Amino acid sequence: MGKLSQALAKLDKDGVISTVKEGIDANRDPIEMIEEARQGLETVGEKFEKGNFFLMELMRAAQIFKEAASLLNPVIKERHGDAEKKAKVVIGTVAGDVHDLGKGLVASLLECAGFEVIDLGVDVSEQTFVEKIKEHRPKIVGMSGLLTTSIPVMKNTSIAIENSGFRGEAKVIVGGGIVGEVDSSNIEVDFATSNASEGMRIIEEWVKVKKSFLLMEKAKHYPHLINLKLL
Ligand code: B12
Repeated sequence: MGKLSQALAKLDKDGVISTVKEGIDANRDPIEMIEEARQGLETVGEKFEKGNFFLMELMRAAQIFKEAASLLNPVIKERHGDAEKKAKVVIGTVAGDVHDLGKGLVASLLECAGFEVIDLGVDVSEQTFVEKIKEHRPKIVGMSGLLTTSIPVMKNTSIAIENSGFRGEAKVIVGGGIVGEVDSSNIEVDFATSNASEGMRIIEEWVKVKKSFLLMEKAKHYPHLINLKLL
């Protein structure tokens, strides 16, 4: 375990903040530091599961992680920012679940990569997902959740999106803790992961494929524009 994850696992806020600041000064990759802090949170979760930590400690750990992320987010924007606007993403933590650190991280990474992110917050009902998808017509829908009970909620939300008729326009990706271990086809989504970087790679691929498909469609109708190099 690295210094950062160890400090977080001990709920040593000063240790976490100073290690993050040292890392920033030493030009360490901010995403790698967030990942290390996440590993520290995993240890906190294990301690909670064994009864060595209580809810208070879980909340304290989340608070320390948030402070570390608030120092790292601007650095991520600065180093990984990309001005080109790509597509809309509607993202939220599903109904009954309030875990939002991972969702927040994915939302910032998406913004840095040029996506327009509509963050619905936590404990988001099926109906709200459907309403917001109708309103914003995103290319990507992201659902986050860390509880075992969130898995069937994700499936139901995905079915509600399908029934609303908007599933054809948007790919659905889910993530968060154990959710990444689920077979995506069992919960009627396009992809499941517990790794933000992997999720980003898949989303980027989807958007690229969609763009080239649209270009091919345009090319069918306006072949002369290809000769003029306007497509
Ligand atoms: C911090 C924490 C809390 C905080 C959350 C604060 C907050 N603002 O989010 C608080 C104290 C509120 C909390 C409450 C509870 N928690 Co809690 N919590 C955790 C803990 C320690 C860390 C979670 C975390 O934020 N990790 C850091 C982030 C960055 O990681 P992440 O969410 O996995 O996200 C990464 C990826 O998964 C991915 N990702 C996440 N979302 C998405 C979405 C998309 C689209 C994509 C592509 C990727 C992606 O990207 C991120 C970076 O790679 C975990 C332990 C663990 N092992 O995860 C327990 C844990 C999740 N909690 C647990 C439990 C039981 C609870 C409570 C029920 C406790 C209680 N008795 O009240 C409540 C539930 C409240 C509710 N209704 O939601 C259990 C869940 C067990 C289970 N399988 O159901 C865990 C696993 C602890 C344990 N081992 O027992 N918790």
